[in-house]
Amino acid sequence: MEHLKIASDNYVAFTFFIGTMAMMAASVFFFFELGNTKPEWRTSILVSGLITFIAAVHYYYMRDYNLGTITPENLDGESPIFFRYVDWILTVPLMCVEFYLITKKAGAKINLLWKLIFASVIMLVTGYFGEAVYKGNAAIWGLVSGLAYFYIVYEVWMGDVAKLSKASSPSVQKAVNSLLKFVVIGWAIYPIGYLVGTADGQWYSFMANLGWNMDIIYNIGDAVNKIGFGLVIYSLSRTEK
Ligand SMILES: *C/C=C(C)/C=C/C=C(C)/C=C/C1=C(C)CCCC1(C)C
Repeated sequence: MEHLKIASDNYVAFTFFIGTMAMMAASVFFFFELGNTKPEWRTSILVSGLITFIAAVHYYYMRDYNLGTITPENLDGESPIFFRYVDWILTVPLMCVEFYLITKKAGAKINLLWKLIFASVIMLVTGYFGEAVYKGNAAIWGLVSGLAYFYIVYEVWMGDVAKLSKASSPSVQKAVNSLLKFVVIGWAIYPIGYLVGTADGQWYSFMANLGWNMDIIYNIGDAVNKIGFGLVIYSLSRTEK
């Protein structure tokens, strides 16, 4: 247990550590701001805080798990794949809830929420299959996951969310537009991590030779997307009357 210390050149462990800190700080911020928030936006801010809080607890654990698996042969430690996906399966549907909540005034129906949650569960379960269960077929599972991802992009860009956004106030439109950027650009970080992490023996095996690390990519993605999403909602709650 002596080695549970982060070496200064261990970027994997470092991003787990800084991720834990960032998610904790963001949660404190969102929860404490609840009292300063107009009642109609409180649920949205609460959900922002829940997303970062759930991530903080998972990061605390994943940081520990990763450090505990470092050996002289494997200085990066192991990937906490299972808890990574447990985190995502809780937090990504909550991000879908944010879309529903902010378009509700314009008439969003519960059916929209279920469509988004269903697509996100398909995206994550198939991703988990490719990453952890049927690794030999990672390319196929990744493709199925990608299709579910594109469906979410479609709904936000051109589908129901986009239509509801057009019928919303300018500040909600602006927020949906920012969230769309997170979904298109920020969420696209994850498939890159997946390709790096599952490259062995696949047609994209060159991804394993780039010297990139899947966990660092996922950790960056999580910090950008979970905290970024929350801040978009936060700024919406400050501009909208
Ligand atoms: C807070 C966590 C978030 C926003 C996680 C998002 C995860 C994804 C958008 C993952 C997508 C994947 C694909 C599109 C294909 C390969 C497998 C995944 C699950 C990494």
